[in-house]
Amino acid sequence: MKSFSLFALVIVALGFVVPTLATYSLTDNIVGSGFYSAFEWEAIADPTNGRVNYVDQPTSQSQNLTFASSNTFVLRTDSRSVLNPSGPGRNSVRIHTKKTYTTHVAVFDVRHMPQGCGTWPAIWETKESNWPAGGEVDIVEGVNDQEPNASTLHTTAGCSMPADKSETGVAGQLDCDTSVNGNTGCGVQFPTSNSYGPAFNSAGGGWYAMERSSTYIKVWFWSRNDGSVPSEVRNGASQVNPNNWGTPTAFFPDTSCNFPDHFQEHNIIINLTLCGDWAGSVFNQDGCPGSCVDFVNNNPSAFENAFFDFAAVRVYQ
Ligand SMILES: *[C@@H]1O[C@H](CO)[C@@H](O)[C@H](O)[C@H]1NC(C)=O
Ligand SMILES: *[C@@H]1O[C@H](CO)[C@@H](O)[C@H](O)[C@H]1NC(C)=O
Ligand SMILES: CC(=O)N[C@H]1CO[C@H](CO)[C@@H](O)[C@@H]1O
Repeated sequence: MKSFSLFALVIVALGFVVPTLATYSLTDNIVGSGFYSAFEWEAIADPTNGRVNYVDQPTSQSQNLTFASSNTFVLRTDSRSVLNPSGPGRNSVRIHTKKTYTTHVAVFDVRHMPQGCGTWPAIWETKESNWPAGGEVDIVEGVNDQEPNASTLHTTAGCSMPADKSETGVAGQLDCDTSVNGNTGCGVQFPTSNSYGPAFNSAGGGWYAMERSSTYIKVWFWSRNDGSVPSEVRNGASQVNPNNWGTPTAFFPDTSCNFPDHFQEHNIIINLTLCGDWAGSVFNQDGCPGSCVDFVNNNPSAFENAFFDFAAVRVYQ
């Protein structure tokens, strides 16, 4: 009797587990004003030394730095004020999800991303209270409208990527350790120029998706008119199966990286800084004029296109 019920249990468990392994169900469908309840505003000093002043939620709403309609959430930096050089930086917004996630799929349906000299936008995940021990996954990040438009992992020592992996992007440094090469991380550049900045925007944006399983992280990008976008991604289906999404743009397997040692529960973070440690340091190299800080202080209208427009952020678990 006992062995029979154990046998039955195993059969039932297999029946449930095997077909659902790669299927994730929608747990957070964040659209329009839903961003105000799903995310917390981080009115903090920019840890990357940008020329920004991160404002709280009421301020972002009263200054229209965030704006929600039934199907839109806009997040931007101020494009009206000339700044006092000795005062705070340009008002901007940084938000993170109230919830944290381990194994999950996140789909970002983005119509427009911040563009312009000095901009450094990012969509990423980390555990802010335990960085870098909890790991960091950058889904999309770039500066000054230039490459690298890349997905990157940042970890403590002892996590690296194999040279040969199945992805459509171009791998850079393989060691994910933040202490190597000034926190370059192990990154993969997107192979298409419409994955970032002005080219992304003129194509109407697109979708970034990230799958974090217990043994790998994968990132995909599809431009708005890319025929290969899976219909479940395009339509915001209630279930998704990334096994059917084709070769990822970036693939980060656990071959030489023990995931439980390097990745803890993460918030999703969306931030828009200006200048700072990265965008500021390559400002002229990227073809932008003069000093980044002076440019930000004196040219509010240069930031009119420095905004994200999200159709949705969807999380599946
Ligand atoms: C606020 O921003 C939205 C989105 O960009 C825009 O449509 C709207 O006109 C702005 N409202 C004001 C009062 O500027
Ligand atoms: C994105 O990176 C690729 C290299 O992988 C490069 O060819 C492309 O120009 C970059 N896009 C932008 C907007 O810089
Ligand atoms: C200012 C700020 O918060 N910058 C962060 C934005 O996102 C990147 C990740 O891609 C972080 O490294 C920065 O610290």
